[in-house]
Amino acid sequence: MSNESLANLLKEERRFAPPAALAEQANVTAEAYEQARADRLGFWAEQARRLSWHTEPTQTLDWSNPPFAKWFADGRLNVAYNCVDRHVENGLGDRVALHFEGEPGDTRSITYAQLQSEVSRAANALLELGVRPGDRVAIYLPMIPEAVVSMLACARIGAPHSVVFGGFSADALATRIKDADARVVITADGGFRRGKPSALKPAVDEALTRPGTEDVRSVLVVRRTGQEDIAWTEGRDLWWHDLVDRQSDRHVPEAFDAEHPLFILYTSGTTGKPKGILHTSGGYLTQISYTHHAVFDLKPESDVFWCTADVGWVTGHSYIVYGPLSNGATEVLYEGTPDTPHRGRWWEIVQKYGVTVLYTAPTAIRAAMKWGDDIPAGFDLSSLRVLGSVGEPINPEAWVWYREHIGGGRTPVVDTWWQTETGGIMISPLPGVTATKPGSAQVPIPGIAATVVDDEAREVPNGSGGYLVLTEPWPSMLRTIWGDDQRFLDTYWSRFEGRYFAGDGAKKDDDGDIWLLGRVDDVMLVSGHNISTTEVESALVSHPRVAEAAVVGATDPQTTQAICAFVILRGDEDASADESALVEELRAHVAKQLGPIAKPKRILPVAELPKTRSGKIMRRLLRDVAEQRTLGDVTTLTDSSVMDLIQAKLPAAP
Ligand code: 6R9
Repeated sequence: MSNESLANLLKEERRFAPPAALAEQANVTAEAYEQARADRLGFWAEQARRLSWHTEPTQTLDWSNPPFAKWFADGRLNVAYNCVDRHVENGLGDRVALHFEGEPGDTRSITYAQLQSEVSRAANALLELGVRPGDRVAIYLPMIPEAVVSMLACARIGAPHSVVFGGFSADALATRIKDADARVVITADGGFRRGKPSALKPAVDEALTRPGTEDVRSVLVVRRTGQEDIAWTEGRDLWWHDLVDRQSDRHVPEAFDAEHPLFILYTSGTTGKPKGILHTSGGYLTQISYTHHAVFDLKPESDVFWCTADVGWVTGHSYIVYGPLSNGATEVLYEGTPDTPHRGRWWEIVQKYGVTVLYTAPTAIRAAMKWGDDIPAGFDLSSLRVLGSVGEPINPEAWVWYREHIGGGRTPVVDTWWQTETGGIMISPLPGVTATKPGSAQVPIPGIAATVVDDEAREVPNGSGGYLVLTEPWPSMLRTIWGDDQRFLDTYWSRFEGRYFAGDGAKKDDDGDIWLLGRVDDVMLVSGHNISTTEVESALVSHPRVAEAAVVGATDPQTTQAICAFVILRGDEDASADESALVEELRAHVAKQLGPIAKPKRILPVAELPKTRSGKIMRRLLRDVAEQRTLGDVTTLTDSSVMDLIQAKLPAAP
């Protein structure tokens, strides 16, 4: 980015006060900010008491060797005990932990007492396979209860898990198995996606032929789809129902150090080798439990929580597994896609289980907008009381649509900014405290320190843009990149002395609230102005005919970069009839919203956009298309045929 700050283009004046009834009963009030400001470490030490420790910590933060942090270092605990057993001991064994909804319509409700038995059996099975504290276990499963059980079983015996998205290729799986040196892989014959069984086991078989994966001695296979022709390697492959079901449902959890590794999770990494982000136990669980309690105002006795993420994404780790379960919540776990067998499937699930708190991603909200308002209108969504968003900046129009059409115009929407690296939510409104602004994550949560700086690391004044940095260590921070301390230092801690560089552009508005503007790598430089992709995308989405937009800067001889936009139209509208008129209208619309400098040079209506499995638009690939280059790495794409469609639409460069 050049010295000039990001142009502050978007004006958004809408405000929504917290509902009075929610504010009155809120788990967290404005006082928490005061308390954390007065004594940040004392605040986190108090939050750590949300957990049951085998040995209570007397230390909070050890920052003697920055940026390698230790939190609660002399404390000892068992993470799985905190997520399961203690609730049973507290008389909540009959409370439902998971309402599982399979894509074909099969369901299972699992109480905390049942979860305790399942996790104990799985832990005993892993022990029988020789897994010992510190050994890594790779988990490659669909969104079924065994995914949650496997993660907790690993945590219970101190074996860090490495969950790999069920949609990733054999190559991606092999790289991750090798990097973490996993000894056991837990998988399934397959899962259900878009109405069909989709096999998983063949990808494991293929991955295990790759060099560097020889240390995998066992593959534990859940039978989910029941497909017949499944390849089997005797002596290595074991059915879950053979091994796990015969184990004792008793297992005494052992206490581990607060800094014992809990999991490694690989970030998609736009270029280069994926980064194995390492999280540990006590600090991670403290912040995840607290944020789930504070940001979603979660009342475990009455709420039904639903985070629609995949467990293979950090959002699934923190807000399907560790946050809700450490808080004794009842939650929904759904295997499939939102449009199978029909486009109202999610809303039907909300109605069926009386979901009160829904946490999803902007990509899903924009898809629902595109499908039409009448679909959610056909279901009773009145149980909902808090809505959350994560994964990308949420365009103000999508935010307002979400509140209106899903939240019935009553629910607060919390836009939560965080990363795999941060482990848990960092910047977000609190539903009972903050007057929300559509499109802004607004304020660091209590106990978190973030700001926006310019190239020289100076804090920018209100009304200006720059880089988002975190200025103090936090309990659920990554501890390093697995096996690569130097890369940890280079990636996050070398750009600004003593501060964590998140890689995101951001601006502060006149009130000092933070707006996320997309990855710094995606910021465009147009005739000497830095323009954020997010703002141009939001301007496009505010046009009634646009459902979704992705904007990139393509090299241009006159202006350094030219703004090139890819748009998906609302409804099933066919643009071909008046495409050139519509494109002109959209260009004029952006110029009016943001100013002439932000007017896209080219706009291309497309049917789909390239996305990662967590719903993030892969602008890098669109840049390749716009600059007519060969496509870069597409292995983390949900559906690579999307790129063929887009390339076929692209007219020759003007
Ligand atoms: C949780 C998660 C992290 C990146 C992050 C940023 C983007 C996430 C956001 C957001 C704007 C939000 N991001 N939440 N941008 N507003 N509320 O998504 O983790 O997959 O590691 O991605 O996602 O760019 O840096 P991860």
